[in-house]
Amino acid sequence: MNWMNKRVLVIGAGLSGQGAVRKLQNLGAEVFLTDQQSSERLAGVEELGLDQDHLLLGFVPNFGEIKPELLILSPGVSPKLSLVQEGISLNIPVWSEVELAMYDCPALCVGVTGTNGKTTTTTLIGELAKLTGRSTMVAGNIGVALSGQVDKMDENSIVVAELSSFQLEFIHKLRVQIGILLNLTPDHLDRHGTLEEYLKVKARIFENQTEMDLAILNWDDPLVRDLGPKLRSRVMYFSPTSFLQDGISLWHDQIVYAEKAKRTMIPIISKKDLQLRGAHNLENVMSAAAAARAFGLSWTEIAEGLRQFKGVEHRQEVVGLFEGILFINDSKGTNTDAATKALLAFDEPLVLIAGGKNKGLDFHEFMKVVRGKVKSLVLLGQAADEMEQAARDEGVQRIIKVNTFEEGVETGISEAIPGDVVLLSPACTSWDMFKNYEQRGELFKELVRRHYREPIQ
Ligand code: UMA
Repeated sequence: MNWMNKRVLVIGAGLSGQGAVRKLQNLGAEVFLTDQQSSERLAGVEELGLDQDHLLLGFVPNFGEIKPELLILSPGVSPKLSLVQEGISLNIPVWSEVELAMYDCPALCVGVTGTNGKTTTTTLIGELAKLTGRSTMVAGNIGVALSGQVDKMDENSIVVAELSSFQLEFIHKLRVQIGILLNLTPDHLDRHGTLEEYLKVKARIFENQTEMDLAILNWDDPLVRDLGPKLRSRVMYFSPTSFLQDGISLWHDQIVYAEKAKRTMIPIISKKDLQLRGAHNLENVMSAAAAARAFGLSWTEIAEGLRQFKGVEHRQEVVGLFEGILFINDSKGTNTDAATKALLAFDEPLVLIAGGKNKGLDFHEFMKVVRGKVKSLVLLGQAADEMEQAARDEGVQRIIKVNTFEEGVETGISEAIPGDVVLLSPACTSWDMFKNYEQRGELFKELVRRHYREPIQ
């Protein structure tokens, strides 16, 4: 494509839009950027160097005046937006920002999608990719736009891209040599309408794969499993619950790779040697192992990488083992679903520190899980009273309410004995006490380390 002076309209001036503008400017295109918000609310746009004819903020621009030849959509922009509809009706090509980002990227691309676990899997694959010694980039839905980043990559590089359904909606040629679909449960149905449509969009990650490429699919998820025979690419299944004769799966407590034709079964790593806990994390680990094997690591190297991986910061992150007590920071567990997953990940007796600002959720179902798993429940923040009531209704035995976060951590520590796990998984946002969940998680780690007198980095 000849980009020189091509008139391109970028919709949405967040991370993706700004990345797209930078890439288009480098390609020599004439770029227009629009956003429904005005410039005061959009950090970073001023630095793009667009003049007032090209920076169209706070109003719907006139198509006839811009005469765009291509539209680039930020993921958060719905296809129902009038500008997008107008473009489609005029047969103007509409691309997702990720399509533009990967347009001329020579690197090997690993794409990760699914409803849950994308960020952990993408991060883990990024860590494994570094073990190859090749230059590696992790970007996409993980919080760093692909555009503007991948330009530094060459044929020998590996790009690991977390891809959301929003980002896959308007791809055309984007090809991932290794694609993963982790799982599928209803999500974002306000945008996609039905589960079938959501699946269709997610499955587009495999659309441009060739026979040389690899699709990694979850055997345990029927919707995902059924895609296998329909794909052009090679398929590798994984199963976190049962043994597969072909693929990566569980054999007793070992994660193994088996190949029926060769009558082989290779043990990769024992479940207990992983720092990532919980059944859901097995999906992430197995799919990442399959990807890493495909980009050339040996099983031994993969096992070492898996063993080292502590998880994503603030998401069931291991803080450390202090005097026999394991401390876990799950500050990102800002709703009851996420906190439930964290609870179910541990077999040890648990001391749970929870509370903060409620997102409007009811805590009764959550407290049923707490009753079965938690020996002491420490509650804090605005939601403490509401959570206490739900806990009492559901028969949770030991509930301790505290006034400050510091007091909550000290109480958690004093409730635990060697062999226990102290888990911060608030099931609430942090906004009543902190700027964000990161700040809450940092303070938790700092207080635990200070208590045990470990120097704070
Ligand atoms: N906007 C309009 N018109 C619209 C809709 C949005 O002008 O009709 C403007 C907004 O005013 C805003 C801008 O578009 O200024 C925001 O665009 P965006 O929502 O696409 O956000 P980005 O900053 O570009 O971030 C996006 C992803 N956001 C979404 O998909 C909603 C980020 O994923 C991603 O990390 C980032 O690109 C870099 O690739 C976040 C996310 O919440 C983490 N993802 C969803 C999820 O994980 O569930 C899909």
